Amino acid sequence: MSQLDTLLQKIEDKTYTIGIVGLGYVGLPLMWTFHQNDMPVLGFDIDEKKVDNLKTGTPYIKHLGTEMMQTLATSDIADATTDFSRLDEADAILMCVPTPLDHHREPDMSYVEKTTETVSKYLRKGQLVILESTTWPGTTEELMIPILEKNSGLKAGTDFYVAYSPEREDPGNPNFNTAKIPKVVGGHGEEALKLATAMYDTAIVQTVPVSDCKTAEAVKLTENIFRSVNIALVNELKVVYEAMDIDVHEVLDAADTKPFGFMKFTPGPGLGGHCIPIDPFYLTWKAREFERHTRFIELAGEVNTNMPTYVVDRTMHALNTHKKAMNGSKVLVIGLAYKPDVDDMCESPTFKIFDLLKAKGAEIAYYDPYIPEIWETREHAEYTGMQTVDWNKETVSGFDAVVISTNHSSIDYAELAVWSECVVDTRNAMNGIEHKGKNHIFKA
Ligand code: SAJ
Repeated sequence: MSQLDTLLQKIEDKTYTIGIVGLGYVGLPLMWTFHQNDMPVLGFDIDEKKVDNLKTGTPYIKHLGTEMMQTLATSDIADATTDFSRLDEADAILMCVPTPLDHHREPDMSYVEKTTETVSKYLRKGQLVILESTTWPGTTEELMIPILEKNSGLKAGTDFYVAYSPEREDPGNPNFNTAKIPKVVGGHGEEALKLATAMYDTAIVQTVPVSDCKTAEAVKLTENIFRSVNIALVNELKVVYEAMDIDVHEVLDAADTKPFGFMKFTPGPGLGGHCIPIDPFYLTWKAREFERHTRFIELAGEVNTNMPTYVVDRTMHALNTHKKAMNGSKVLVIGLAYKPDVDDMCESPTFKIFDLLKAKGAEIAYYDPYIPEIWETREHAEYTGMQTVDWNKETVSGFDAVVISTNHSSIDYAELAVWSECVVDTRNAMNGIEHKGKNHIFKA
C-alpha cells in the first residue's frame, strides 16, 4: 500500500491525529470540530495559559462556551501542549497563527515564519502541513516549503505534503459554525490535495478543491477585499447623500429590494476587526512585485480610514448647533467593540474617534455593555484601564453629545433619545425612534 493510501486509510479509520498550532478564535473551533467527528486532536500553543485552560476546561474565548472546553478537557482523543517536540505525533499539522500588518501596514509574516521553522524541526515523512492563516498568494510555496525542506531534508509533495486552506471563521456567528462553512483547499500537488480534502471531509460540510495553494490564498483575500471595497462605497455614498440631505440608509434599504444584482452593505464609522482592515493590504503588497497597482483597494482603505474624521466633524457640527464648542465639551461614545454584539475591540474605529475628540479638547467617555474595561493593547496603551460608564439617565444626560459608534442590539435607543439632546448616529441606530428632528439626531 502506498504512503498516501495508508494515510487515507488512517483518515477513514479515524486514527489520523490532527495537530493544530495556534488555539485562538480560529484554531480552537477547528480543534472542536474535528473532535466532534471523532478525529484525534492535539492542540499546540506558545501561550501556557491557553493550554492550561484547555486542560482544565476553562473557557477563554467568550463565544465558545464551557461545555466545549470541558468536553475537550476530559476527552481521551484530545490533548493540548506547549511542547512542540510532540508535533511528530501529528499526522496533519494545521497552522492557525496571526498574520497582522506591521507599523508600515505591510504583511508581518513573523508568526508564520517562526511556526514554520518550529514545524520543520520535527517534520517527518508522511506528515501533512496546512496553513490556514490569511496571507498573500504564494506564501505556502515561496515562504513555507523552502523552510520545511531546508530544515528537514525532506521533499515536499513526495516525502511530506503541503496545502493551504483559508480560515473562514466568523466569531460569534450563530448561523455558521466551522463545520457548516465550505472549506476551500489548494494542494502542493495532487496527493496533498487529496489528503487534505479527505481530512476536512471528515468534519466539514463541503470542501472546495482549487488548482493550487496560491489560488486558495487568493480566494480568501478576494472575499475580504470585496467587503472592504463595498463598505468604502457605502461610506462614500453616506457623505455625498448627507450633503444632499438624502438619507443613505433609506436609499440602501430601497435599493435592497432589487431581487438581483445588488448586495446591501451598511455605512459606519470606519472599519474594525481582525480581517477586513488588514487582509486587502496583503494583496497590495504582493502585487507590487508584479508591478501591478491595487488602486481600488488603496482608495477603499483611504475612504474607510477617513470615516472617524468625518464622524468627529459631524460631532463638531452637532455641538455647534447647540451653541457648544467641541473644546471643553463632554462626549460619550457608545460602542467600543468593532461591530455590534461582539466583545472584540480589535482595530475598532472608536479608538480613532477617541483620539480625534481628545485632540479637539473634548472630554471623552464610553459605554459598551460587552467591554467593561479596556484591556492593554499595543496600539492604544493610553486607554488601558478606562472603564465603561453606567447606563442611566443621570450619567448619559450629563454629556454634551453622544456618538453611536457601534450599535449593540441590547442598548435601548429610545431611552437614549429621551436622555440626550444631541446624538450623533453613525449606524442608523435611531431609525424609527421618536426624536426632536435634525437638531437632536445627527447622521454621521
Ligand atoms: N462593516 C460596515 N458595514 C458593513 C459591514 C461591516 O461598516 O456593511 C464594518 C463592521 O462594523 C466592522 C468591519 O466593517 O467594523 C468588519 O466587519 P465584518 O462584518 O466584515 O466582520 P469581520 O471583521 O468579523 O469579518 C469576518 C470575516 N471573516 C473572515 O475573514 C473569515 C469576513 O470574511 C466575513 O464576511 C465577516 O466576518 C462576516 O460576514 O461576518
